Amino acid sequence: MSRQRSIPLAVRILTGGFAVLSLSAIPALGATLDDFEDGNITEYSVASGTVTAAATGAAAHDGNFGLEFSGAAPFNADQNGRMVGGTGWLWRDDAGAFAGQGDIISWWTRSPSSTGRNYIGFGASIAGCYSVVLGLNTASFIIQRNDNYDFLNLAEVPHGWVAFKWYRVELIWSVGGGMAANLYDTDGTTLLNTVVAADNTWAGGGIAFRSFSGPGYFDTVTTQGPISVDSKSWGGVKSLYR
Ligand SMILES: [Ca+2]
Ligand SMILES: [Ca+2]
Repeated sequence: MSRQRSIPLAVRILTGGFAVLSLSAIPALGATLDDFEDGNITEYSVASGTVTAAATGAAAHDGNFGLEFSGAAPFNADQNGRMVGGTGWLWRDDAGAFAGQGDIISWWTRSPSSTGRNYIGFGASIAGCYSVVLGLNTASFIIQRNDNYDFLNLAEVPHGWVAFKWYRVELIWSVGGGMAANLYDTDGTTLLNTVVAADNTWAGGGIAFRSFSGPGYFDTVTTQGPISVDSKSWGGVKSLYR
């Protein structure tokens, strides 16, 4: 390796250093809520049935591990005595997994089979959560409120899914209860669809997951924030924060 090459490299490192510092000047609010890289899901509790899930390499979008829900779970009686297909929920609401109104949350998830659904929960606690739902079985993209980990559609738009494909979901959670869920293609940046809802039952909480007719894969749950001034006027919101 010649010195002629090493000098530009050093300059590039310095430039990169400045770039990092520049980003840090924006309040360091980006955080990883879970990337499953510790190889376990011991932080999670189970609600509304039983769960067959683990941190696996197959479910990794980034790094070595992601969250995998088995596609083979049986029907189970939930806490209301109703038989629910597939699995219950996994949820956690410790400080490390907290996000609230004013945050933008991003997840990677690989769709299950055409008869299944993936639920991506936020605002989670023992009381329930909100969720963005990949509804392959109904060809729709949904925001739900899941009181006691039950199921209530707040908003639903049609969407033609591709089974077993990675998507990125971005949730823009505005102060006052506005929720805009953007669906991105496998490249993470091509916007495919948006569903918008409003509900102020919970202003923040942890994260949660559910899937049936999978396997359902989830990885790389991160937050950015606070929401920029532009994105607060989020009527007809598209991609506001990349
Ligand atoms: Ca990971
Ligand atoms: Ca873990």
